[in-house]
Amino acid sequence: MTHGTSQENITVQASPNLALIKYWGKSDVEKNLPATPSIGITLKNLTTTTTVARSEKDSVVVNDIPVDIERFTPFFDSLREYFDSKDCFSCYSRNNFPTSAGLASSSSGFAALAFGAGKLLDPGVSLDIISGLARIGSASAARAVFGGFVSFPSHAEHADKIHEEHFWPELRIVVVEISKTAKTISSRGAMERARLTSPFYREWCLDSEKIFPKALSALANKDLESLGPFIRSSYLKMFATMFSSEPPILYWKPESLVAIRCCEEMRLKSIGAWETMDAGAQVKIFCLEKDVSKITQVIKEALPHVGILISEPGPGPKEILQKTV
Ligand code: 2P0
Repeated sequence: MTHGTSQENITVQASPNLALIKYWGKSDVEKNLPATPSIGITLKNLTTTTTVARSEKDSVVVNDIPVDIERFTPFFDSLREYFDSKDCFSCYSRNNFPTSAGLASSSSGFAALAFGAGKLLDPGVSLDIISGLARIGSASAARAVFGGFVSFPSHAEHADKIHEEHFWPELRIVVVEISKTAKTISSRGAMERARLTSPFYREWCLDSEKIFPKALSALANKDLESLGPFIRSSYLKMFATMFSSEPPILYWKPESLVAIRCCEEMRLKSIGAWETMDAGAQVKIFCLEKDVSKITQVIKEALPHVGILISEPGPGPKEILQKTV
C-alpha cells in the first residue's frame, strides 16, 4: 500500500533522551539492535528543531553545516522501504545545546527526523513504528521518540514508554557542561571497539540484564536512593568497557572527575546526587528538586567555569509551526 500526504514539509521539535541505564553495544550491527537494555528520560529545555521537506535528493544540514549523507542512508532507505515510497528529503536541523558532545544530540536529531519524515509519509503512523525507524539512525533515538520515561529492551526493534513526563514531578537533572567540544570518537565507533576488544564486554551485557528489572522497579517506586546505585553502576561499568578497549577510549576530562567526586561527597552528607556520563565529558546529576540549589552551589564552587543547565523529564517530539526551509 502506498501511504502519503500532499504536505511538502514539516517542522518538529524533539529533545534528547538521557540514559539512567545505558545502551552500549549492538547485538545486530546491520539492524542497529541494542545488546543491552536501557532506560532513559527525555529531557525538557534541550531541543533539536528540524524541518523536513520533500526534495530531489536526500540532504541533511545540522547547525548550518551539511553533514555526510552516508550516516543517514540506512535510515532513509528503511523509511522508503517501510512506506513503499520513492520520496527523498532535505532536512535542516538546529540544536539549542552542544552537538556531538555527550548530550545525546543524535537521539533528538534522529527522533525529530523520523517523526517528521514519518508523519509526512503517513500522518497516522504509530510512535512504535517511528521509534523503530529512528533506531536505524541511532538506537538512543528510539527512546527519544517518546516523552517522559522510556525503556528499550535488548534486541528489541523499538523502545516503549513506561511513565508519563509528569510521573515523578520532583525529579531534576543537573547538567554540568564540562566541554562544548565535539567528541573525537563517535559513540558508534566507541561501542563497536568495546564489543570487539574489551575483555569485560560480555560481563557488561550480562550485568546490564540483571540491573534492568531492578532499576525499573526502583523507578516505578520513585525511589532515588534505590535507583541511584543502579545509575552509578551502569555508567561506570559502561566506561569499564571503554577503559579496557584496545586502544582505550577516554571521554573524561579532569573536571568530569571533580564533578563525580562532588557527588560522592554530597551523598556522604545525605544529599541524593547521582551522577551519570555518556560518550563525552559532561556530567549529569539526577536529584530531587529540593536539592538542586545545594548541588548547583557545590559544583559552582568546585568548577567555577563550567556551564550548568537544570532539566527535568519532558515531552516527546511534536510538530511546531515554522517557516519552510
Ligand atoms: C545511551 N549512548 O544509552 C548510551 C549511553 C551513549 C552512552 O546511545 O550507534 O548515538 O547511533 O546507535 O545512540 C549514544 O549512542 O549510537 C548512546 P548508535 P548512539 O544513551
